[in-house]
Amino acid sequence: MERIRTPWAVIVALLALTLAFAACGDDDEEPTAGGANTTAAAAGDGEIKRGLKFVSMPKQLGNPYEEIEHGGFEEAVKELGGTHELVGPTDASASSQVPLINSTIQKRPDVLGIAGNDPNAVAPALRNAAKRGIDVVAFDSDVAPDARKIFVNQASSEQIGRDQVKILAEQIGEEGEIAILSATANATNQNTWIKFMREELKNYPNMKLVKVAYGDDDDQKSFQETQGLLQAYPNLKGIISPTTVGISAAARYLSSSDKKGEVALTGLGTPNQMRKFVKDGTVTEFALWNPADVGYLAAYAGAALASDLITGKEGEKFKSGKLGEHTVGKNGEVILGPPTRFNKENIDEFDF
Ligand code: RAM
Repeated sequence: MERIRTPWAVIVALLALTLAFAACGDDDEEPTAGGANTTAAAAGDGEIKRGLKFVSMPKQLGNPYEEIEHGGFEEAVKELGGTHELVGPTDASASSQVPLINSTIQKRPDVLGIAGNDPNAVAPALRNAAKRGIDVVAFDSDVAPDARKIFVNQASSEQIGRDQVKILAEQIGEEGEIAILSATANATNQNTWIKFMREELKNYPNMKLVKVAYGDDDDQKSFQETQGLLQAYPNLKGIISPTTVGISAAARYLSSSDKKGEVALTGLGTPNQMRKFVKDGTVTEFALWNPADVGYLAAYAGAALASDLITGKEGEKFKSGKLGEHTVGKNGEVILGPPTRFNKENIDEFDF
């Protein structure tokens, strides 16, 4: 009698098929995102799922501020035992993130963290992401509130806006023409801060806002806009640039112009980019928070959402690793903390 032998090739092929089917199950028709298992790490009151998939999307690649911010996001993802992918456009224009959000949906992450270039342009794509079970967390620059569950704000927007006017007022004796050099005309964060700057300016009747210029968070454009402001307004006393790209380009222009020390410059900058301009006398004082902490907090908020520990409702609390614990405020807003002012006395204590 002849024995029937199963050739090895058939066994290997069958095994491969079985594995392929198992992998498909999670991928195609499942309405929910991610492949996280439910083995959990202790997270205080609740359990963060391990193996969560995170994507984070900056306003644009190549902006040092955004790189630090998304580095903080990645640090938190590592602590949480998840995986992280950075996906971003090369410019900060209103719709540049839309195709990237659409391709991210195909990858089915559990969490998408985004610094929005425009509150509305990205909203339909983000709502689609939510329908596929992806928890969307905006940070740095908000998106339409119904297109995300949580917005991690670096500090209170009102304080950020008003403080910049106060700093400039101190530097120019509360008097004279001033201008704002912003990022893009659509940026949610800069536009919110400018709204509060205008409010605060009502307390300084002798300070006159003559122009809001837009450098588009592009170094060269911001440099040229600074030059344009100084030429168009020869009596200009001060500039507020609420963007790290804008303030560093404006400082570079001013530092080698004859207006150095005559036209005050403040706003939001990173200490590492601004150090030399504080030391050479171009800039007296500016402000910021730690961008890495903004990203870090956003990843923890996303993990808490994806682990079903919170839903984004006011009053909910979640653990935020080395930052302790945070509470969701009104409209899904979570605030990191107050901004820091940097000047020649303290700038060397910071390295970011
Ligand atoms: C730029 C970006 C960012 C903003 C900082 C202050 O890097 O516009 O969104 O938060 O400045």
